[in-house]
Amino acid sequence: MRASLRGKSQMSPTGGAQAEEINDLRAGLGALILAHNYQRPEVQDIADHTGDSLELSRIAAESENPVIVFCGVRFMAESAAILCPEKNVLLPVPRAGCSLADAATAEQVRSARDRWPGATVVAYVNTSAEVKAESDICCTSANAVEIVRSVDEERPIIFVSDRNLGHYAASITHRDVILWEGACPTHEALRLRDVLDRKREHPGAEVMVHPECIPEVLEAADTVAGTAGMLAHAADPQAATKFIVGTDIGLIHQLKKQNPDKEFHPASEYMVCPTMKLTTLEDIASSLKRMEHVITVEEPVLSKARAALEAMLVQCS
Ligand code: CIZ
Repeated sequence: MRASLRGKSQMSPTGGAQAEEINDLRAGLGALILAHNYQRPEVQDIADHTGDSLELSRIAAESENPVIVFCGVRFMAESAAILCPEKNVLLPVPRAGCSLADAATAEQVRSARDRWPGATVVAYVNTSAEVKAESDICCTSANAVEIVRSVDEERPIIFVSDRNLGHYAASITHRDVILWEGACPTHEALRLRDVLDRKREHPGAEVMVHPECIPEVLEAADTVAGTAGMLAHAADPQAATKFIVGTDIGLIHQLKKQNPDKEFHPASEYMVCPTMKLTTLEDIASSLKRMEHVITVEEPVLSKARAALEAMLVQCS
């Protein structure tokens, strides 16, 4: 059944009848469709808003819509559910997880606190609600440096759960950061050799890479930024007109759409997060029809995780 539905989506890459069905369902339910920058192009195109997880959660919280369809991975839908528990937050594909979020459990964070008493726990948004609930403050790839800089200088920082992002924030702020043994396989797979090969193929192109990449790759880049930062930078009329992009290739669709006169080349064709690509138009239509899969976060995790997310929002408002 699913295989044949996926076939239909491939025959109709711009949406077609499926898009019409989604539009009718969305209007009937007053639903808002949000798509992360790493989603499939046709999913980005049907969304009301695209963005990084923080932007999308903020939009969800500020919207009047009673139903939010979050096209992304579980931790993102959880963040939206934490920030707006009164809404129905739907994750079209419930098995869309994140290996980085799986790299830390609440129990492990509690053990780390026992090992380094007095440390501040900074949790990357790519963590479960339970891990956020054990943390003092959250951060995203867009604000990790600002958040690390903002916390008490006298205390070491346990940075959960991406060691490359933690290393990057420590190298900029010179703060005492204890790194977690976790990394995003999609970003970690990018090697310096890939970047150098692309530079040779596209002379004069500016290299933008995500801070989840390895330090060697970050050192070779002209710009280090999360997806929101890359989009903002590429749109700057003063910036280059040709870019090599070191993040999930889903972002290339949005970069080209927003900057039709500029060139964007993936640093590696292999930078494809498999779980970010699970969601199809069929899944979105099914999610709206069945009101599935509702993501909820129960107390006391909800209030504690919300406090960590709000601490970040206050710091970066
Ligand atoms: O915060 C996000 O959305 C993630 C995981 C990456 C990014 O840079 O957008």
